[in-house]
Amino acid sequence: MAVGSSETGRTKTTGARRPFPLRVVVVIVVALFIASTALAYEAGTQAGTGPSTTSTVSFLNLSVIMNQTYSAAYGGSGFPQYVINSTSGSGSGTNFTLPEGTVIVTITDHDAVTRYNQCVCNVQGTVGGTETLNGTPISYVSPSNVAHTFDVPQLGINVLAPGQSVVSFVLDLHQVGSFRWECLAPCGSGPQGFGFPMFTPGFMEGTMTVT
Ligand SMILES: [Cu+2]
Repeated sequence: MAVGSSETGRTKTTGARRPFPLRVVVVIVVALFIASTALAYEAGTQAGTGPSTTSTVSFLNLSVIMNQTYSAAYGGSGFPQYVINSTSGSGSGTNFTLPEGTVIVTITDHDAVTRYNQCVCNVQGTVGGTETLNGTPISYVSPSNVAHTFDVPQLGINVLAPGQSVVSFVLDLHQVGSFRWECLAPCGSGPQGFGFPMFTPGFMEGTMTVT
């Protein structure tokens, strides 16, 4: 008797099946859309691409070394010089070429701090307006703690490299062209520090080409 009752009940339920209410379908579709959008955004954020419209991620590793070759002529202990350690783009001297998209830049600064009284010490033009200093995100460096800078005036990029430090930052390059980059901290010779190697291509100045 019990089995018979159960079967009767099941048959009744099946017979009473109705189409899914339209309202429920709409709610499910909207929920799925929101979920997929959120997942896509999260994936983009984790990849460091942010709002970039391209998916290319490149890297550029620079160092500031003390060039002993130039020390004898000036009677000093060497002049600071930017050099390319490695890059997923191409480059020689202080000129490099990178594809449009996201670029992760690292600067290893072996030099000591300089006097930079006119310092524009806010990080500008990087993704998030920050750089990391020895792994810690910052958006400002004290004028008394700057050894060199990495500036691309045309693109509004201003990054500070403190003495004996490793800084890293992310650029979202979406403008094709050739741009002069330079160090603005008075790291050169002369009483004000604006002599060689300041404003010298191959030392404190170069060209960044975006393709
Ligand atoms: Cu410099």
